Amino acid sequence: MLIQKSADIRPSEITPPELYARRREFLKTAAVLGAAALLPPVLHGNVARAADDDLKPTPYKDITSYNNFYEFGSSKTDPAEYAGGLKTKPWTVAVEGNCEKPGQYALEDFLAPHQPEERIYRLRCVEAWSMVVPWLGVPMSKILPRFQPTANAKYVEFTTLLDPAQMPGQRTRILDWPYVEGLRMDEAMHPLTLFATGLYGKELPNQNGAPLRLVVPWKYGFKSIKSIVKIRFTEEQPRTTWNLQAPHEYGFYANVNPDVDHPRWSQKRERRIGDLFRRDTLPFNGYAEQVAGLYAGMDLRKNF
Ligand SMILES: Nc1nc2c(c(=O)[nH]1)N[C@H]1C(S)=C(S)[C@@H](COP(=O)(O)O)O[C@H]1N2
Ligand SMILES: [Mo]
Repeated sequence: MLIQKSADIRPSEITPPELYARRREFLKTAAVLGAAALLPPVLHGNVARAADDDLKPTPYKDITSYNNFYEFGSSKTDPAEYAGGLKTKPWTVAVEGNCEKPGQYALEDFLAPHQPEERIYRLRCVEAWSMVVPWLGVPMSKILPRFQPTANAKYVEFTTLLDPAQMPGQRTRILDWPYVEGLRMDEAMHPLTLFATGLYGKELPNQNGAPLRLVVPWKYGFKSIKSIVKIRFTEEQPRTTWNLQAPHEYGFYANVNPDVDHPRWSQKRERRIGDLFRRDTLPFNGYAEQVAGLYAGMDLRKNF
């Protein structure tokens, strides 16, 4: 798959593929030697710095076996176990609402002519764990304009596939199906926001939301809706699954905010999958510099 770089993002958010490959090579070698922890940093310079960095990708195995995808069950291992059979080809995305070019788009056409880029982002679940994921995706800002949203398009609503025959979780009432999410138009058009189609340089595994999912790295993971079959431009704020489920616990904005506790637990810290110790949660999940301006003048305790 072709990977291209984007200029509209801080260089530190992107690990060059060469370095990334070298680092994996290094880690493999180190693992063979059993000596990773013993090598003084000076011996491996840049590679060690990248490996120690806050954006060190979480191992592929963890990203693809510790999932939330309630359509396949509510335990972390259910999606990897039960999502394999989901038929993701062919895939059609319906475009509806306040736009000049609504219609049914084959996935390839929906994404065309853009090639996915690699973006290494933190993903922070509302359950206070986090990962670093090397996504492949296309910025939503490159895709949405083609549908010519009208002046009334203030929000975008996203809907997951509804198919209880393929998604055993949908045969239960654990959530109100289909899963729906939404963004304000300016959030959707922000250069960090992606339609993701892959991770670790490969196609998206089903448990991670194949063939098309949202990635919005400064918000809690539940905003990043999986296996999208419909987008709709709306004038009103869309309803969202977790807000409907528990309105006091999950708001529409869901910006990662260490100062606003979940009613049942603190959001001050998080456990990075694979780490021994918890670390501080950063405002906007570490993307404040890029996105805080979207919320200027808003009370983020009220708009949680
Ligand atoms: N359709 C759908 N999308 C979903 C979910 C879900 O249950 N169904 N879970 C959300 C939650 S809570 C999280 S933390 C992320 C997890 O993404 P990952 O499994 O790729 O890490 O997906 C989000 N997208
Ligand atoms: Mo989550």
